[in-house]
Amino acid sequence: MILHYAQNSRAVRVAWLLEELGLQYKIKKYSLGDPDMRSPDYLKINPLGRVPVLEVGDAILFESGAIIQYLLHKYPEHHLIPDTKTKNFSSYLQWFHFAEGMIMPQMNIIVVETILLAPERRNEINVKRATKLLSKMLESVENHMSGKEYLAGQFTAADMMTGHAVIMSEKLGIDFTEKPNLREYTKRLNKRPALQKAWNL
Ligand SMILES: N[C@@H](CCC(=O)N[C@@H](CS)C(=O)NCC(=O)O)C(=O)O
Repeated sequence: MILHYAQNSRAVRVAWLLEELGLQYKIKKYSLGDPDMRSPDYLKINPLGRVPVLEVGDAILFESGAIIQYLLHKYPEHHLIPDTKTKNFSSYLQWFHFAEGMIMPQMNIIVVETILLAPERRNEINVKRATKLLSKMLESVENHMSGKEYLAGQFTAADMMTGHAVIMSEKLGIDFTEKPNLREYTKRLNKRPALQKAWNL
């Protein structure tokens, strides 16, 4: 199994899961913006030239949530999905998908407009709008996390998706002053040895 990975990217989610499950894997490292991710060989495994990519035998996946679901089904010895008969299962699905559905689109705009684009092409209005929306998305996680340790009862793969997106927002400098539940939540997640390893491969 080969994980194509870059630090501070969504590939950390996959590395985190692989570490939590104690699975053996090989890693190919890139930095974001690396020309290797635009090479013809790389575009064969991910036509978008992005990370993560996971190669397992003849299966190639290049969407972080799909990779996580794939691994959870392929290696089912874990407690990372709540029992489908419990209320936690609906929370699990809600927060598993909230990361890519609602949080990351705003974060993408902020990263493009403040880091990737040349200064003369940046648009402050886009940044303001995305920052406001991102804060709103995070507020719903903040409210949900009141009195909770994790998003769906016990620690689950939803924490690897939305938890990771929350940590990335904090790293990006989004104001967490009024988000005490999220401040505690990110500290709690960052204490996990598997995540510490995944950030620093
Ligand atoms: N929805 C995809 C997004 C993948 C994505 O945009 N990855 C970013 C890093 S977090 C990337 O590789 N960016 C490099 C680039 O766009 O050149 C996923 O969750 O896997």
